Amino acid sequence: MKGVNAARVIAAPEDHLPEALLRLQRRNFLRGSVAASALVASTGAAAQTTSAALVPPWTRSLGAPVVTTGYGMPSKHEANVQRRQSPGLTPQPQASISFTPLQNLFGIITPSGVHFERHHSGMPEVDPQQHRLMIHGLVKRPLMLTMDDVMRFPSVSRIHFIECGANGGMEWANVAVPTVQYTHGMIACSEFTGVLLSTLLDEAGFDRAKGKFVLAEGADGSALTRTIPMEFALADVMVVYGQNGEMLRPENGYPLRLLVPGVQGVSSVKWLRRLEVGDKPWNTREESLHYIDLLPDGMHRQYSGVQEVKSVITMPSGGQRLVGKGYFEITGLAWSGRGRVKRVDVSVDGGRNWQTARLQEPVLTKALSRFRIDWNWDGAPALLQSRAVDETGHVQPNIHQLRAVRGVRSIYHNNAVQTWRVQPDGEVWNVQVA
Ligand SMILES: Nc1nc2c(c(=O)[nH]1)N[C@H]1C(S)=C(S)[C@@H](COP(=O)(O)O)O[C@H]1N2
Ligand SMILES: [Mo]
Repeated sequence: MKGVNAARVIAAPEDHLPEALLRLQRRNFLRGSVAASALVASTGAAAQTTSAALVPPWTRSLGAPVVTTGYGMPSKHEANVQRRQSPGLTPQPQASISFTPLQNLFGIITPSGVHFERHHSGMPEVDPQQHRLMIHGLVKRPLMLTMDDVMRFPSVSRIHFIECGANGGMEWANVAVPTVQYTHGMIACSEFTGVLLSTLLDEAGFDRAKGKFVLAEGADGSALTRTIPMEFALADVMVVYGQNGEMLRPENGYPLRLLVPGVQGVSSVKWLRRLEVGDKPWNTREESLHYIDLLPDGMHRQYSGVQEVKSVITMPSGGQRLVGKGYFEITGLAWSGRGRVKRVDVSVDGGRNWQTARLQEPVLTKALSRFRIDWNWDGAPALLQSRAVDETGHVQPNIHQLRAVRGVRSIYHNNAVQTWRVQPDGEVWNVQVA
């Protein structure tokens, strides 16, 4: 089925450009690719038989020496795999977001270099020698820990996603940003290493009767603070220093961050400097002005932290182009803040018919899961959708079901089914179906 003649997907124009420019860029891209495939056609079968005998230059010469110093980088041919900011979304670069290029990634782990970033007041340069973690409040033994102290505690490594509560926020108003990087790129999944928060709270001798909440504070200029309910704190929250086998990247909280698995990203406080045990929520700025959902009746929903079951097709996805009819593997990501993904169904006709996709093992709790399904494109317009179900039975809603309950004035917590329209010319567009 998947031979040399298998249809290809041409990458998305990588910048989030105004519509007119975007179309122009697509046209140019199209012309380039048509020329390339014409070349393949004219050289044809004869070229293919001789190509086996053709020895490329890199086989006929000595390669570069081993890299004995420095840090390895991706091939220069992969230079388009970049985090990107969405122009116009956040005018201040210090209070901004860079998005993960989901369309370029395989499997479930996000390379640290393209993990999305969300800073409220820029990225601080923290000196690990001077950094301290204070644990106080309703505790018997307040602690002031150095990084060395933190790293002496028993550690765990776990794979989890971090998703900003605002991921997909533009789709509430049907802004239709062009690529999956901008629709869903405020998510990443890493192997994190650190100490369970419960271990540190035990060490501090927290008040088990009165201690109902933990406040976490960051050492950046925003001094970002969030309230974590004690059930979460004792369940699986981690104080993290490792990410994908090495120390955290500066932009992801070096040298220490909180990780609240399954909960919106803002609770995973970076550059973590303070944990306070208390008996009620603090109602800080980041939990009263932001990260709240304005409902149709004018009420605000607050402390709605868990990221509900969600999925998206990453290939084919918005801005890419299918080169010709034939076989395609539809693949994407699914996740739930409540646990494991149980099933992902895929539709190619806008939700009329569904087929169950294959889930790549291991399917981990509160982590990204990769799904795949075979598709033979007949060249007709198609509407690609994925819909995930998690182990608690939650089903990913469509945008209309979500709007019926939540209205259109939300920014956060959009877990609706995403639709990609495949045009007869193979171009893929971000659309919402009636
Ligand atoms: N101290 C601090 N922690 C922070 C933030 C911040 O600006 N300052 N941003 C939060 C938000 S809104 C999100 S979505 C996640 C993003 O984590 P990342 O930048 O590692 O992707 O960090 C959270 N932790
Ligand atoms: Mo966020």
